[in-house]
Amino acid sequence: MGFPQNFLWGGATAANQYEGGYLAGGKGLSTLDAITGGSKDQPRMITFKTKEGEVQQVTRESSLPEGAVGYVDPEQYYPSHVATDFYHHYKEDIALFAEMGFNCFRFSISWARVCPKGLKEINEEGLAFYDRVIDELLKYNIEPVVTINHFDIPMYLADTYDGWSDRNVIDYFLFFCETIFKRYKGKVKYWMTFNEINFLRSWTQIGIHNSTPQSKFQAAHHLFVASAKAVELGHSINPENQIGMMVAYIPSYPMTSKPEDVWAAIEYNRQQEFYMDVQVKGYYPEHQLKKYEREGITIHKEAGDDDWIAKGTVDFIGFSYYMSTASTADPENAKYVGGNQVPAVKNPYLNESEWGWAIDPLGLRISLVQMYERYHVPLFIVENGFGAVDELTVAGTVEDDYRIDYFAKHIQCMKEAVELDGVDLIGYTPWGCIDLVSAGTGEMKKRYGFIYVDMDDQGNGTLKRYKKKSFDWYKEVIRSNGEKL
Ligand code: P53
Repeated sequence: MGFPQNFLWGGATAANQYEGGYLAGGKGLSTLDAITGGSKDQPRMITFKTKEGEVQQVTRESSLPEGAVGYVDPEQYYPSHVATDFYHHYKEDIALFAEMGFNCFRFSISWARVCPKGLKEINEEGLAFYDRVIDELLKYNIEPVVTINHFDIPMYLADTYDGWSDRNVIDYFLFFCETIFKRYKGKVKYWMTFNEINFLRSWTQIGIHNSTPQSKFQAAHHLFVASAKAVELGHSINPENQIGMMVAYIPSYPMTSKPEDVWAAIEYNRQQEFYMDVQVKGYYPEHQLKKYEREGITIHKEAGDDDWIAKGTVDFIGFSYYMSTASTADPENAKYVGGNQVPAVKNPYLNESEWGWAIDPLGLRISLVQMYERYHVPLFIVENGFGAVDELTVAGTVEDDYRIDYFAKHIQCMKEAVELDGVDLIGYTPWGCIDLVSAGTGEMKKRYGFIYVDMDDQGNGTLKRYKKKSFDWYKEVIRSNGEKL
């Protein structure tokens, strides 16, 4: 009963939201280094220089003019540049993770730190940083779980190649993969290729200037081929490697039993299932091909691409789960929540976080069951958590009972999926186990951690770490292997 003995308990982070050191040790610029902070109501902006040399901004989902290049404007504040400075605090932070009892830790390797331009040139100092991190983790018997690419691309590849719209980027990515697979052979076993591959934010995430369904889905095809080849390569370098995909899973329920609402939910859910179908089953689902046909989207494939996709299927599904949503055939009568990040239809049966994310613990069991029964591969919850405003007390802690409540209910549902539904779940890494920059809004104010970091939305703070109330609570959850919630 309960969770398996070797269950992986830990926490999750990403380079661009946590490391800082954006130019330290020879790191190149990443697209996300040119994106400003924002808020619930105000979107993060990309800063760039036009061909004519003019500095301009657009929202993250927009297109950039042809020939525009990413630009770090000294007048603007960019939260990734310091973030919460794992770069200089890794020893202290990993010691805290070990104190909580983590037996795994998820982080991403910054492509631009290892290959500053994204080309086939290695920055040894960048690798040396990850050597130190990985060795520090192994010192405490913490299993590293690596996201190879989390939401960004070296800026040079975006500027010069138009990112993933260019097939050559596949090869550059594989060079990066080969470098880290070889370097960390025998040290890192769990990998994921692309974080939340189903989001595809144009310039920041995949480096493309022109944001259209045609350009995005062509880039997605290149990501699929790259991921499949990376899986093959990773297995050939070390057959023990477990290489997963990573998807943002936001299940949608029909708003009513009206068949049209059920249909709307099916269509919504396809937006995430499509990516899993390709990466887990190894082929494009028919409905997606029909959609391309209807919408006049033509995917340029090379001979062998379909075989690669069929061969390079993943070993497990890593996914983020924060919320569910609802689907309706009458959108004009629906209420929307979720602000500028992932607008969602309000489900009248659920409450939301301050950022409009619907709190739905049972939705996690529903997700686990839906995915397991559809794909029958091991599942790994690599993100889950509650973004909230935390107040540091004079005693130097945070009384975050709301977070404990969120986690207790979600872990209970995940336990039921394992115990009662027989889902093969291998691990759980709550998001932002230590406070870091929000991906959606660029804020520090939206905190997820068990550990508070003194840093604000303008970049002021001592970066000192404090244990929240949830720190000791999670420690006890891990110690009891999920029995004491
Ligand atoms: P933030 C939106 C919806 C679901 C997952 O998100 C998301 C997002 C963010 O745009 O992203 C994942 O920081 C992502 C992390 C991110 C985390 O969820 O917007 O993999 O990088 O920080 C939480 O609250």
